Amino acid sequence: MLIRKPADIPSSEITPQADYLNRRTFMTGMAAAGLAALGAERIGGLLSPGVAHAAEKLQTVKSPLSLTGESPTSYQDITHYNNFYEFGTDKGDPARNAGAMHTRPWTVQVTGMVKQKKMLDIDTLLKLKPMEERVYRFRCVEAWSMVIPWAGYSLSEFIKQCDPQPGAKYVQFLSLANQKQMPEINQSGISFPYTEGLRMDEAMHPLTLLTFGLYGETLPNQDGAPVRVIVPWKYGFKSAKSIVRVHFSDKQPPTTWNMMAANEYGFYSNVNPNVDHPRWTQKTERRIGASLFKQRQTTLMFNGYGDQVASLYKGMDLKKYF
Ligand SMILES: Nc1nc2c(c(=O)[nH]1)N[C@H]1C(S)=C(S)[C@@H](COP(=O)(O)O)O[C@H]1N2
Ligand SMILES: [Mo]
Repeated sequence: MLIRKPADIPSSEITPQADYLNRRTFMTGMAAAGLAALGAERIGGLLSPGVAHAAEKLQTVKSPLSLTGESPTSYQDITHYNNFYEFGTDKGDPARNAGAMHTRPWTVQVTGMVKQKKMLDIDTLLKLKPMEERVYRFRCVEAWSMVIPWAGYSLSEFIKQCDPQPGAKYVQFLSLANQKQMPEINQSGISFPYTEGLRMDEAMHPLTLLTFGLYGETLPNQDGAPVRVIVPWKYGFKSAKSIVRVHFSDKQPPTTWNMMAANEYGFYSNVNPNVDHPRWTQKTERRIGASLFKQRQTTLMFNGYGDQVASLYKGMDLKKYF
């Protein structure tokens, strides 16, 4: 068994998003600490004590929107190679630390441009629509990828329930930011709560999945329990985890990685092999867990979902709106 020293690890295996943070935290540690302190005020210490929630089986129907012909990544890899910076920046940190997150009770607040503000309970959301199994390609901006059998239903079903005002053009998602349950929140250098957003037509697209599970069970905490969004034609960071609030607006919302480094992470972040990240190529990806011959794969435009989604971006310069 060969044990590799850090110097032997190819740069393609060092997580570029964390890389950015390490440099930045080093340079602006004091500023980041200040930011985190500010954020802490907004973090709910007021929440009643909750519990982590044991995995439950989900009844799913197979979706025609599933990929065919690519084998799903193993459950072990999907649940032990994660990005969830609230629990640390190493890929193994979320599996180690996310057990501390309380996913019951859990409510999702609906705010902004809606007819009426709402609080939706997770157990209501689980039953809102029949749960589908959707096998999707998943592509992180760091150039690794997986194939994941998610369980959920189209986000559009949830949005209909929210009854947004006609003027609402964007949807913003906000993740849980609880200092007690997420001890790394002050260390990881980005500002919390983690937030992401979509244009309304992207959010309403049938492929956009409100996600409650994987491999036929409720999501493990490290994958964003109890509810997250999955947007399969965009880089993984668009898919916010452990969502506590959905906000409708007529303005493009601020998003975590874009605020962090606007030249590296755009608002759209559609998977695009023709637009490289400033620090690495996006032409290929490393398929996690694949056999040696299949590990290096060509990245597909819109992650292979172009037939379904290209029309959303007709006439847009995708180099400018990356
Ligand atoms: N709240 C929150 N959501 C998040 C992240 C995060 O750090 N915090 N990381 C994003 C990134 S960069 C990726 S690649 C995916 C990873 O999802 P997975 O661990 O289930 O594969 O979650 C996204 N959603
Ligand atoms: Mo990512």
